[in-house]
Amino acid sequence: MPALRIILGDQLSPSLTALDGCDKDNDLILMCEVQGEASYVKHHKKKIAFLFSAMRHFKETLVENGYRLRYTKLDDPLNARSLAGEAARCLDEFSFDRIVVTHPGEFRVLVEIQSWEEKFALPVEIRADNRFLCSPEEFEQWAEQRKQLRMEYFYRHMRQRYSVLMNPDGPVGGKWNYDAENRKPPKEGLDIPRPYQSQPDDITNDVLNIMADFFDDHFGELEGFHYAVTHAQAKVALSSFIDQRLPQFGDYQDAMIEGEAWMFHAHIGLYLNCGLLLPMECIEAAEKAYDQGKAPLNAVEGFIRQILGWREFVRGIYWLKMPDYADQNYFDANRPLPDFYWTAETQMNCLRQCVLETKANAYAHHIQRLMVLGNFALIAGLSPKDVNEWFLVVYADAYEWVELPNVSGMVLFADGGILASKPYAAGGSYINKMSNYCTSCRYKVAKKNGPDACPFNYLYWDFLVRNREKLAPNPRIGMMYRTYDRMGKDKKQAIGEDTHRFLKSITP
Ligand code: DLZ
Ligand code: SF4
Repeated sequence: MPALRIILGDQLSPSLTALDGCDKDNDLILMCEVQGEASYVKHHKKKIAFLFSAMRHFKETLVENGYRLRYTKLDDPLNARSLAGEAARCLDEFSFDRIVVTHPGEFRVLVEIQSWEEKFALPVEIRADNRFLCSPEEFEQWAEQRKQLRMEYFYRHMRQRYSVLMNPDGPVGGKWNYDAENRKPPKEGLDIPRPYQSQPDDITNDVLNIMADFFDDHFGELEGFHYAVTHAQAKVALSSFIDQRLPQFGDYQDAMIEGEAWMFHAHIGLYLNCGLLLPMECIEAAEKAYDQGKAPLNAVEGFIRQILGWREFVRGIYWLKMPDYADQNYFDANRPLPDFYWTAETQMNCLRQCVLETKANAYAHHIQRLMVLGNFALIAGLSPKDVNEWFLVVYADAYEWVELPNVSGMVLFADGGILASKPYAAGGSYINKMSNYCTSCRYKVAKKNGPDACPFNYLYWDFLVRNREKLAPNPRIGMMYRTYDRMGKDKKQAIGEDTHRFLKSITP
């Protein structure tokens, strides 16, 4: 009897395990655009359009390769609006002896699919997702031997395991990590190449045309849709990054310039995370650029670390710690997300620029997410649930497996240090050093207190004071308390008052 093989929206890879051993004449593949997935959190319009277009293009590839496939479009009147509903419709119409699916990327979806065996009275085979370079089981083994889970050691293990940037006697260049060389502030007159843009074809235009009917109340802009939507286009996007931007990616990795949303970053996370690109092809392309002398080691190592190290590490943490990880709130932060995360209506120019770019592109780069949008959420004590949902909604690359550990672990320290060794809290001077946002801001970054002072400055100290018990024992933070303790009484009082006034003004 045939199998029903389900391919989820972020499983768009020809090598997907759910396709292994497929009987092309008899098995049926199901792909479906469903409201349940597009709106359980109200994803950014561009994210949905990207994913639906990529799904439709992948469907064409599979059909060309002889697979029997059922694809339910969102506006199909018979659309059952959920993954389970669509599976049920197929099971009603055809006979199958089992369901086959590749392990989903979200715990929520895994629990749902695990319930189908009983619900549909059919075996459900959940196969490993071998598009990742470290399985959850291997990660667990690696983690078991350690008191602390730190990306750096996991990354070294992965470099050795896959022989990436390795010489027989150790890491290429003699060091594992060149991050210290990757912190150049922006400078005037940088020549930043325009990123690759694909032109929407008929399939993409069909998707764009249904968006208003279904997702008008979702965040984000649809105009200027230029993302790659096929494997071939994603490969061009990757090679244009390798050729044009990788050489300077390392140096300016942390730099932010007003009006430059893309900088020297790769912007391939959305392709990697839905399967249009595979991690090893990105790693190999970067390593080759280094071998051919086209890009320096600090850039190549930094890029590879993101994919071979960080991306695999956060996924490992996710599957190791879920479901409890989603409820962590180490600082008991409970302030609701201010409206300006959606509207960009704030006088803090750094936040305004980062939200505007996020709204336009469903993208912001790492340091905008971490040190502006994330740092503010951390020091203002925003609720981890709200912040996690925001990040999941607004970024085209975000699925819970990658978003949650990054936000709860790295950005908010809501896991109390499972993932990071200290919270990435900073005042305005860090943003001023790494960007030109402050020059056109209504607030003065050099002012520490008063109505014109940069809010990051007093919020930073207030965050430390509020969480003293939890943070003072941390050797990497402890010294900041000595600085605080040396401040005069008036200064300490001003920090508290400014914080109180400001937080009141942003609370919805
Ligand atoms: C994110 C997303 C969206 C917007 N839409 C769909 C969809 O219509 N159909 C689908 O199969 N998957 C979609 N996804 C991805 C899933 O919600 C979910 O995040 C991943 O499959 C988990 O790995
Ligand atoms: Fe952001 Fe403060 Fe700089 Fe304004 S002064 S842009 S609020 S860091």
